[in-house]
Amino acid sequence: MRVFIAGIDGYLGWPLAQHLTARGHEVAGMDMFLRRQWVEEVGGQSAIPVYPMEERLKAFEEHFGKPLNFRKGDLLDYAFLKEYLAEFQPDAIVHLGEMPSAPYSMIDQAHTVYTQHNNVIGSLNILWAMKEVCPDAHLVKLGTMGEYGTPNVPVPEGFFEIEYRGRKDVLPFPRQAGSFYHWSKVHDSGNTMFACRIWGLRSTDIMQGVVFGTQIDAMGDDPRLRSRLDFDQCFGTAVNRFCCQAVIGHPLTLYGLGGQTRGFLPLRDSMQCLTIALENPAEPGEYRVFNQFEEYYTIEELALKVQQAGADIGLDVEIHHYDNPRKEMEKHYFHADREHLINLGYQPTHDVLAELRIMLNDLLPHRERILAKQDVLVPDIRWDGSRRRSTIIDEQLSTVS
Ligand code: USQ
Repeated sequence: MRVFIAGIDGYLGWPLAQHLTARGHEVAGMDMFLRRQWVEEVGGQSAIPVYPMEERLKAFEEHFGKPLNFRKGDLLDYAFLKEYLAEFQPDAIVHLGEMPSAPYSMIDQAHTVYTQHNNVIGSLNILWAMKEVCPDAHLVKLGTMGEYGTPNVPVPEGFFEIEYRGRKDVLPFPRQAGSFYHWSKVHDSGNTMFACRIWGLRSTDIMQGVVFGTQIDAMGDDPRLRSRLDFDQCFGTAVNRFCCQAVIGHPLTLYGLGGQTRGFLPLRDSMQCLTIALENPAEPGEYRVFNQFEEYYTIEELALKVQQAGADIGLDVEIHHYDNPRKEMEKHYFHADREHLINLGYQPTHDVLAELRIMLNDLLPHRERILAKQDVLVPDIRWDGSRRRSTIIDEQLSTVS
């Protein structure tokens, strides 16, 4: 299968190119290297060194025995995108080329507008380019579980049957996103669903949970093939941040009560699930939604797992509650389906502790890189648009309880 990856230099895109190539697929991709710039802008750096693209491409060719078809370019450059897709004629497009951070989208007016402009217009350009030059391709679009928010009822996969004033219909499940970034994904979902309906395009919209991990098998031992691993308040996801904190002896930064429940999945499961979606495409005109996560936990449960994994390898890991810079529910009901992928053969990695131990061991040699940027560990970007560094609130919480 010919697979085009938008955002091929990113945390998911780079391993996916390797995973698909190892399975015999023909991969091409584009990237504007914006993730590298955003992380630098917020004062972070990847804990795992990220090599320049020329070196990544060299390693790719040495390891897989063929070059990777790559071009530097922006999804907002419609002419570039359309020409590349017209030439490559993909069977499938994986769209990972978006600004992925909730806190970054909440910094100020300029970052909110930038996020939604970049994400919504880039996605619209993909839809138009597909219609014009590769209408039979299958779009695997990365959405997020965060589109649903935290409703007090179970979350289905995209659609649900509803009876209202005596009439029944199957409708999109309500979206109640928690940041302007998450809302950009909601807008993408609406646009993609509409394009499938009016133009007969086909798409799988992936509602992915929070991804963590440093490795997939296809990478082997070559450091140039490794993916990035961010730990700053914007681009580091909770578990990745916790593991980086654990290896330098910084307390794990649990925001608020820690009862926030999210779907999580290891990087290798994300690769497995995206591949399943690609190899079992939607029908022409079909817009389908897959919820993609291994299991759901509270953030506190996760912090305890990182603490346990740390203890297993001799690290003494402290956990502290910090005042929450976000506006979100800190204790709530959560239940979500994920049957579509299971029915297509997804085998979840149940041993999360083993995965966390691998991560911690991978990160230990890079302690100095984390220590050098440890200022970015405690958050200061607030959902009300102000900047104030969070402080430890363990004592206040124990007085309340
Ligand atoms: N959290 C902490 N401490 C931290 C970091 C985060 O307690 O140091 C909490 C947050 O308050 C939140 C939860 O952990 O309740 C998850 O935060 P996160 O930063 O790991 O995840 P989120 O902002 O939701 O975004 C990440 C990715 C995003 C993806 C999303 C999937 O950055 O691209 O869409 O996970 S999901 O969360 O399911 O929407």
